[in-house]
Parts: sequence; C-alpha cells; structure tokens
Amino acid sequence: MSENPATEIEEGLQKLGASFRQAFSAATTEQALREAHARVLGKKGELTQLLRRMGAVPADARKSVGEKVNALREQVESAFAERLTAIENARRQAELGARPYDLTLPGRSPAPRGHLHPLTRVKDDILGAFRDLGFAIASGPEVELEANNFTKLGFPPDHPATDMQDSFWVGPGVLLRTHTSNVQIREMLAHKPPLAVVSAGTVYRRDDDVTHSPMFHQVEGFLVDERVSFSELKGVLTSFAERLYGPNTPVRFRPSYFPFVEPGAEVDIGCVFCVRPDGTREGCRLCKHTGWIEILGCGMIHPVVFENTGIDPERYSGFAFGIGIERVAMLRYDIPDIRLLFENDPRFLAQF
Ligand code: FA5
Repeated sequence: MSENPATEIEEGLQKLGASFRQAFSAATTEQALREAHARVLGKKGELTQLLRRMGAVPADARKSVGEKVNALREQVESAFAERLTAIENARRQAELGARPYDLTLPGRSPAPRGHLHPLTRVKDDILGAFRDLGFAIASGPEVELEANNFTKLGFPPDHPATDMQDSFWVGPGVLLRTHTSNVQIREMLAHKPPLAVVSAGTVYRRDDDVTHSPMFHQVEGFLVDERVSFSELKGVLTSFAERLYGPNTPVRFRPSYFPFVEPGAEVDIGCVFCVRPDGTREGCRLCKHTGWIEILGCGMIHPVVFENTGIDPERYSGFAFGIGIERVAMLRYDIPDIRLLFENDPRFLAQF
C-alpha cells in the first residue's frame, strides 16, 4: 500500500468495489447478507475503516476521495436492498412450494351434511301433492279444546276415543289433540266456503306397539263447496295415490265408520311391494297377502259438522280425509317398527 493516504483509500475503495457484490450474492439468507453488509459498513467494516482515514487525506484531494467513498457507500446500500428483496422472495417461493397442503383444493366441510328426517320428507311430499291440486296449507294447535277435537266433530259423549285410555288430558275440557281433524273445525269456523285445505301436524294417543306410537303425525285435508260429491273425493285421492306411489296405482274405497263423515271409507292402494311387472300382485308379508295396503281414512263431511261450524248443510257439501304419516313412511321405506322413526339413531337415519 502506498504512503499517500488518498491513494491508499482509493485503492481500498477499488478492492472493496470488486469484492462486496460477490459477498452479497454468496449470501443466501438474510442473516448471512446482514453479516456481509456489516463487514463493509459495520463499526469495523472495511469501508468504515477507510472512512476513518479520511482525516489524513490532504485537503485538496479530500473532495474527490469523499465523492468516491460516498458513491461506493450508495452502491453498497442499493446492492444490499436488492439482494435482501431477492432473498425474501426466494424464501417465500420455497415456503409456498413446500406446503404439505394444496391451497387450490376445494374446502372440506367439518362434519358430514345432514338431511331431512324421513317423516319430514313424506310429509312434504304429501302436502306438495295436495298443494299442486290447489289446496291451501293450514295449521292447528296440539293442545286443543275437547269441543274442537271431539264434540263439534260429532263424537257422542260416551265415545270410547274420549276415554282416558285413548287421550292425554291436560285439564278439564282440554287435551293433546288425538287427530288433525280439529283443523277442519277451526278452519270452517274461521272461513266461509269454498274451502280446500290441508294441514300436517303432531297428534297424541295412548297407544304403544310396533305400528302405534303415543306421538305420531297426520295430514288432514278437506274440501267444502256447493255440489261436492263422492266422485270428487275419489278423483282427488286417486290422483294423490298416483302422485305418491306412481301412475296407475290401483285404489279402492272400503266402507268404514268415523263420527264426522257419512258415508265413511278407508282407502287401500295396490301393494307397492309385491307388484309384478304386468301390474298383478302376488301378495306379501307387508300387505298380509291381500295385495292391498290401507293408507288413509276419509268420507263425506257429516251435516252435523257443518251445523256445528255455522255452514249451511243444505247448500254445501264436502269431503275430508286423514292420513297417518308414519304409515306412509313405513310403507315407503319398509320400516318394521314405528319406534325406529323416533329414536334418532344416526345409524338408522343415515340410510334415508
Ligand atoms: C282418524 O284419526 C281420522 N281423524 C281420519 C279421518 C279424517 C277420517 C277425515 C275421515 C275424515 P284413524 O284413527 O283411523 O282416523 O287414524 C288415521 C291414521 O293415523 C291411521 O290410518 C294410522 O295410519 C294412523 N294412526 C292411528 N293411530 C296411530 C298411532 N298410535 N301411531 C301411528 N299412527 C297411527
């Protein structure tokens, strides 16, 4: 090294100018880069050392040497910033590439999605069939007056259904409704004919075996207008049966008794389980080898019901029907025990 401090510094600057870029590019981590930077501009850095010697430079050379020092310092700082950005980008790229999961995959739901209970599906299907025929949907209370559940429907006071064995009494004259026919009374009291209404809901009886539950569900429907006849009842229920069980499902009406209809009937459909491709039925366990399965009760609304609800029985006539929802679900899904529908065992429900 020369004796002249200005020359000495300039030589040092030249050497440093050639070496610092190489040192920066060799650094592959932020820490290594900062260390390389410190070796140039830190307290004991090479450029810092050179700067310390500026005092020894003769005044006439100080300006030009100072400019060279500053120029190199700027180069060092900008090269440092550039390299730091490059290292950070490389680190991010590596991190993204190394992720053990694929961010572009669609998300997984945390738990399997549930679905509607089979009874809800059956109820919606039944209501949908009647809604499409133009029936309005109504609802009624589960805690009901004896008058609406029994008396106005024409049950005689000593009718066995009013006995403690069959009904859950809440208090004198108040009970858990035993059927959805209370909606007939409420709707007929509230609205003038013409009326075409369906209603689904929970009902309660003192029943408990494999086909009877103390809490179950019914759909009630009725239509009131001038000149309504049994053929309209047959037409509506036949269309409903075909909608629920497929076209050309045979339907038959069997005479039956309910206090609030006259004549009354029970409706059977051709067994859906043992039907052959040619439409004949061989008989099976589910239809008790008759080829027929009962699905509902129905009839022409009794004049006494009209009288009890302020509708003129001379002018109006109508029909009504009541369907057990569990019965339809058990037939559709071949469920042998009604209690399975209420235990809410996921192994059972997951099958639907
Ligand atoms: C009635 O409840 C009448 N209200 C139906 C009716 C309405 C007839 C309008 C005429 C005009 P029934 O007691 O038969 O009828 O019951 C109707 C249906 O409910 C039965 O066919 C059966 O499918 C179902 N059911 C009756 N008791 C139970 C029970 N304990 N558990 C489950 N389903 C039942």
